[in-house]
Amino acid sequence: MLFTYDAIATAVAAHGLAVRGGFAVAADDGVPECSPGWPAATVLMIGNTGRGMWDAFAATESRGPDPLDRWTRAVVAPIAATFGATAIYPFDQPPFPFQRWAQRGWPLFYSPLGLLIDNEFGLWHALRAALLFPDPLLLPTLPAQTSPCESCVAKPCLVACPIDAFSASGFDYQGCRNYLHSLASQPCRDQGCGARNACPVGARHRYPDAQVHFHMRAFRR
Ligand code: B12
Repeated sequence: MLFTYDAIATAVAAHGLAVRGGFAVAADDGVPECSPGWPAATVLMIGNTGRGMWDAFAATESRGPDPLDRWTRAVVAPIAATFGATAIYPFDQPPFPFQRWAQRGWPLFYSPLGLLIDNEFGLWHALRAALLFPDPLLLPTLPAQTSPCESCVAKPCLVACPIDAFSASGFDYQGCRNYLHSLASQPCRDQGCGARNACPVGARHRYPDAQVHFHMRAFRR
C-alpha cells in the first residue's frame, strides 16, 4: 500500500499542491542527507499543476519579498515534519537540480524552451519542494510516455518570441529581461510569455492571469 505517498498527496492537495512522483535515491543524484549521518533513501517531488495552487496562495497575506517562496515553506515544512521528512526547495542556494530530479519520478521532458513539459499540463506546472526520507518508500509505477514535443511539427513556441530569445544555444535570459523593460514588451507583460502561451499542449491548464502576471513581475525584477 502506498501509504506515505498517498497521505502526503492528500496533505499537499489541501494547499493546491500535488505530489509529482518520487524516486529511490542513487549515488549520482546529488541528493543531500536528510540530516547529518542520515542519507536520503527516497525523494518525493512536490509541485503545482495548472490552476491548482493559485487560489490557495492568493488567499494568504503576501506582504514582503518572495511571497510564494515563503508561502511554500510555511505549508510544506509542517507536512514534512509530520511525516519525518526533510524539505528542500528549488529556491535554495546553491540550486539543487530540481529539473533533473523531477524527471526521475515523473514523465517530464525538456521542451525547446528549457522548461519541462508534461503530457497533461503542458508547460503549466512547476516544482515547489522535494521531501527527503531516510527510508525506502513504496512508489507508484508510472506509464511510459514520450515527449509531446516529438510529434509537434510546427513548434509554435519557437516562433512566438518577439526577440527570438530561444535558440539552440539556450534561453537569452538577459535579452528577455532587457526587452521586458521596453515599451514594446507590453503584450508579454499583459499576457505573459508569448512562447509559453503558444504551446498547444495542456493549454486549458494555463495559469490564471493573476498568476501569469505575478511570475512575469518577479522575473522582470
Ligand atoms: C536559475 C533559474 C533560472 C534563471 C536561469 C539563469 C541562467 N542563466 O540560466 C532564470 C532567472 C533566467 C530563470 C527563468 C525562468 N525560470 Co527558472 N529556475 C532557475 C533555478 C532556480 C535553478 C536552475 C539551476 O541552475 N539548476 C541547477 C542544475 C544543476 O540543475 P538541473 O536540474 O540539473 O539543471 C539542468 C537543467 O536546467 C538543464 N537544462 C536547462 N535548460 C535546458 C534546456 C534543454 C533543452 C535541456 C536538454 C536541458 C536544459 O541544464 C541544467 C544543468 O544540467 C530552477 C530551480 C532549480 N533548483 O532547479 C528554476 C526553474 C528551472 N525555473 C523555472 C521557471 C518556471 C522559470 C521561468 C518560466 C520563470 C517565470 N517567469 O515564470 C523562467 C523562464 C526560463 C526559461 N525559459 O528557460 C522552473 C521550471 C519548471 C519546469 N516546468 O521545468 C524551475 C524548475 C523552478 C520551479 N520552481 O519549478 N530560471
